Amino acid sequence: MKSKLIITGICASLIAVISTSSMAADVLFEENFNAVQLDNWRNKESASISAAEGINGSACVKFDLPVGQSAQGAMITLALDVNKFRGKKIKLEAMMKGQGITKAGKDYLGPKLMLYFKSPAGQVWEDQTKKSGTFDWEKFTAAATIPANAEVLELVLGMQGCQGALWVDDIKITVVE
Ligand SMILES: [Ca+2]
Repeated sequence: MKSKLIITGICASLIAVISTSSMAADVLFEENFNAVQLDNWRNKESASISAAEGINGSACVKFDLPVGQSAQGAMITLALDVNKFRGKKIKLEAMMKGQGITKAGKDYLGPKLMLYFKSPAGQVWEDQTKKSGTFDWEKFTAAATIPANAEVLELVLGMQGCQGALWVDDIKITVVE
């Protein structure tokens, strides 16, 4: 009888923990680059981890495309667990800093903080408002509604159709509703 009570107590605690964590669980993804390399990212050679140039002297990811070189883009891609995101309206945010970023020829080109997803309805790219030139740390956001039948979801960072230097830190994806 006593053990049954204890088990009941444990179950109640577990339920409390689960419900607390699900209330706080509107954060679906976070990355501050403080303790990771880019091993899980595709095209990781296009970027580097800068040990102390991030927010408050922390590590961040850096893209460096000197103006005048032939390369017109540098992007890295991380596959996200699409199961966690299906059917949800989400917000992607990150801090970004730019130096001498050249103006790209089209509206969708430039620094990239982007979600890419694919479902039977097709492919979608959602990214942040573009900014070129030199700017200090600034929060950028992008929003997307991930279809319930999405097959692929990826996070893309970098620069497309432009040159200069870009730093990215404190990435977060949250559920909007
Ligand atoms: Ca950081």
